[in-house]
Amino acid sequence: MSILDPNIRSFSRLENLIPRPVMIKTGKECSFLSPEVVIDYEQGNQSLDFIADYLKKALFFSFVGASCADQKHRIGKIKFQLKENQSGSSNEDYQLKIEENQIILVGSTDRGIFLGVQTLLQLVEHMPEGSPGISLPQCEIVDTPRFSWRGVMLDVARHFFPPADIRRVIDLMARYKLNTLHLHLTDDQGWRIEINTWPKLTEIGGQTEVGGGKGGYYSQAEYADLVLYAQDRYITIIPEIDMPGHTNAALASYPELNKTKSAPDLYTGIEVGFSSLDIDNPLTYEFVNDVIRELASLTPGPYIHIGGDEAKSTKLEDYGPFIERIQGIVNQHGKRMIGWQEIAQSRLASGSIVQYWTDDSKMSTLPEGVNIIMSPARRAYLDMKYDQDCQLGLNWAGYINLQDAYSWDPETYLDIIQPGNILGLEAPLWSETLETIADIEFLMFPRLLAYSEIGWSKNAKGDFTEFQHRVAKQNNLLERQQVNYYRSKLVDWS
Ligand code: TNX
Repeated sequence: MSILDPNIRSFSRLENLIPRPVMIKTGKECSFLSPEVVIDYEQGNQSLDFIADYLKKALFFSFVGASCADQKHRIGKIKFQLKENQSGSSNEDYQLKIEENQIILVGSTDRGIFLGVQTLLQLVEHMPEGSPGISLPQCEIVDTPRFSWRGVMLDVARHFFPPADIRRVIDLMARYKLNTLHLHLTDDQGWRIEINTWPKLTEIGGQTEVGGGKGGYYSQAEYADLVLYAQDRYITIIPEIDMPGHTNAALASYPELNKTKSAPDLYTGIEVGFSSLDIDNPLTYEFVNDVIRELASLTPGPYIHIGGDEAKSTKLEDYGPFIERIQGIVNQHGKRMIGWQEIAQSRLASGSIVQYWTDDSKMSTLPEGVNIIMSPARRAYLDMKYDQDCQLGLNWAGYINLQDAYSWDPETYLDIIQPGNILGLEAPLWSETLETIADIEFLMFPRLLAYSEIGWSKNAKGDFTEFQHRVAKQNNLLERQQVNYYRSKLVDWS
């Protein structure tokens, strides 16, 4: 067989999937997707309507210029089937069968079908551009995730990114089976979400960013659209309003929220830890209550993130009671509170979630019912530079090359925590040094592939050399999507 034989190329594509599926049974031959392929499913299911349409559009993109020469091994039908999961392990399970003349995709829920579609699209998009026809390896894939929380955080406060950029991030996340997007909506340098009862937050506090640029904010209508866009891609948006620190933009917008009753200047630098809400002022809690109420009404998902990090200008004796009071407000509006690791110093209610980030402060054991998301800065911070030559990013937690990003385990990173308390991982991208979507993509890719695999794959081998080869094979997909990825020297992209 020649190296150009479609059989060889399509079977190696199965090996190169990221994240690696739990089980792959390879068949003997490959089939060709007909440009007239029909998607078949039980009519009247709106979620499946959306997924079918999504798949058709993505395939159409790949079909441009392709033909189907092989009449025998011709796939004319893709069947979606919902089938209750016997083991009941996850609502994200799927099975993908590529047969001689059809593809069958089974999910216990529509979410599973969507995830299976991502696997199928990866197989298609791994093909070099201009290939004659879309060959697919006959196979059976059975897959289920390791963690239910597989996230990315984007800081839209230090620099503002318009809705189109957020949609782009959502689309790329979906391809790698990530399912939560945490938006860091407020910080010292900017307030990015319109709040009807406190309009100056965006009129004043939304008008700048790090470096003095013009900033910006999401209107509630724009934000609601983003939430829907993400929901259609099975991604939950987690909104964060950071407090009691990281609040200069709010304090600059409303003098009455300040202890001195005069507003500080807007801030465009990158220091942290200098601002605090006034813990003793009743107006502070009216303000927080209004913000959380409006945000909760924009949030179909169960969580609101209240930050709580680096509150260096809040007295320690005030910090705990403040967080507990805010937790009550979040719960009152029907949501569960998430906060950065520091909130573990306060009395947390069952259902609240702690996001681990720094190795500098010790984490104590957590109360019953409080779970953890792992975002250790040394491993999971997408804003750390890859190496000393990297122009973008910071390096306070060290350099994180692709190997550092891949070679750790959220369940064993902290020995004090019961593995069962770990919901999964989230990779934060802070934006002090980022101005454009190209900058975002550069720091995200290829490291996001490592986080995708750690978060999803029960079957990851943890072997970096093997992972390196698979990442190299993602170049077709990344180029097809025109991703501005970092050509890591650890990967042979040729
Ligand atoms: C720490 S991580 C911060 C952010 C910075 C980031 C830069 C965390 C909870 N706080 O305020 O943007 O480092 O890497």
